[in-house]
Amino acid sequence: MFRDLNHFIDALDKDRELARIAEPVSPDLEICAVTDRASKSPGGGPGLLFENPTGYDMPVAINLFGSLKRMCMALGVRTLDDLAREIEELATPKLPAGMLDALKMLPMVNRLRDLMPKTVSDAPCQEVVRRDGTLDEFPILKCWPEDGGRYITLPMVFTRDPETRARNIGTYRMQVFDGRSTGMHWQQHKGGAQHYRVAERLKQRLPVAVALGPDPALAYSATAPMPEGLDELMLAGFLRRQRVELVKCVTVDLEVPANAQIILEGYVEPGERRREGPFGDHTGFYSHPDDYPVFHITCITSRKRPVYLTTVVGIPPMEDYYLGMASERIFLPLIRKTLPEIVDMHFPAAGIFHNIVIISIDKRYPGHARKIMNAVWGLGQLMFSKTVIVVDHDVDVQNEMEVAWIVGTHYDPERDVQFTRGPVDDLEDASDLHAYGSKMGIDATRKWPSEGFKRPWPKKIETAEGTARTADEIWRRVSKGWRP
Ligand SMILES: Cc1cc2nc3c(=O)[nH]c(=O)nc-3n(C[C@H](O)[C@H](O)[C@H](O)COP(=O)(O)O)c2cc1C
Ligand SMILES: [Mn+2]
Repeated sequence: MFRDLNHFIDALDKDRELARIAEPVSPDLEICAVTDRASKSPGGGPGLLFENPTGYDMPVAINLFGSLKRMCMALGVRTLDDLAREIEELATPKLPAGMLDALKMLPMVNRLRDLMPKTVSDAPCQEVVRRDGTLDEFPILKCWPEDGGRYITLPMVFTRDPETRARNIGTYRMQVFDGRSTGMHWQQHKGGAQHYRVAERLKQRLPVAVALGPDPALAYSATAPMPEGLDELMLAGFLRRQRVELVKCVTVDLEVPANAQIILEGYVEPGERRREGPFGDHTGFYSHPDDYPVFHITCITSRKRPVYLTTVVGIPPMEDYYLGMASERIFLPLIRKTLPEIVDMHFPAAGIFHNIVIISIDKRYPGHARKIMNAVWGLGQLMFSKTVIVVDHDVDVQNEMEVAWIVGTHYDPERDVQFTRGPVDDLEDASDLHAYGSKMGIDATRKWPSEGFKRPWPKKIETAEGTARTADEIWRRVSKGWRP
């Protein structure tokens, strides 16, 4: 696993997955515009290291997660499905049948140990400690022309529930207000916002620590939709195959990853809000300005020569699509623990995660597709799913063409569309009310007589088995040398 971000950058360099840009490029709009072009090129483009951001003596690393291959590298696996299998194994403990069986389980026991973070006293992220440090020294991006300012876009925000002390980590953007304060854009449905809710009820200041540029598996874990109350560091430890090393902050009662590049220590005050936004968001549109808590900095610690890790969001696909793809694969085996009839699920890039969710199921009883829709609308961040499409097990949900074809042929709009209302994503622009709106489910499974469908279901066209073998051979010869 990668010791730290520098180690990951070296590995990307060796694998020719990184483009180094030596010429000066400005953090003001230019870096974002170049990154956008990389993201829109085949496969998501290379990771980018801007070695000389104009006006700063600190490199900017961006788009490091922005391809399937690099996302796999970040998590130390060959394919995301390999990872899903490991999680499936961990989540399905089997009682050993004998001594030999028990021994075979030792590697899994080791991986369970990795879930527990440990505290160290000597940390690279505290090589330099500045109680009077300001954000002015960091090449923080202004991404899009109408953005309200500069934003820290890939922070790992650490808080603890003031009552239970449970830790939460989330990636919430932070708009720079001045050298010592930023916005704290945790949306109301998120873990950080819940801790703040408790702090406000108790009329207490909430300590907050922000880690920038930890190792790649750690950075991913802050974006993962962990169920509330479950520590993201457990997931990180599992993914890294090594316990996460934490160090105590200098000025607040929180621990942060020792291997990070930069740490911002501080707090948010109960009752304090400030206008945040607009921001060119991952919806592909500017999100409206709104009032959010203010993060006040009490201390900045860092490495001697830190790299500034960041990202940009905008019209899909961009880097966040691949982070979301990792969550799609990692959380599928866990969702299947309560909904075993789910075969596969997919969030197409154009659906920006929550607008289109496609799920295939092993349909077992009448109305089963509707049960799945309702379950999805009640499950963690999947509650935001604006359109849920349910298909039979034999449809490849990863193949968007196939899904569009099956939906079109399998659904009777009036009969098979289900509407409901509930919480919608904070960034939802089409609902009449902010964060409250409607959702639609499409049952595109084959309809059964027991569901009231009395006509015969049509048979799918397929080549005859014997013909298929001959045709494959002939086509292999014919297609040789043919290039579209
Ligand atoms: C690049 C990026 C930026 C994000 N920005 C925000 C944000 O500003 N506010 C927010 O609430 N969620 C944001 N998210 C989504 C959260 O990180 C995500 O929902 C995460 O699961 C939240 O963790 P939590 O459940 O512990 O709150 C962002 C995700 C990514 C990948
Ligand atoms: Mn959480």
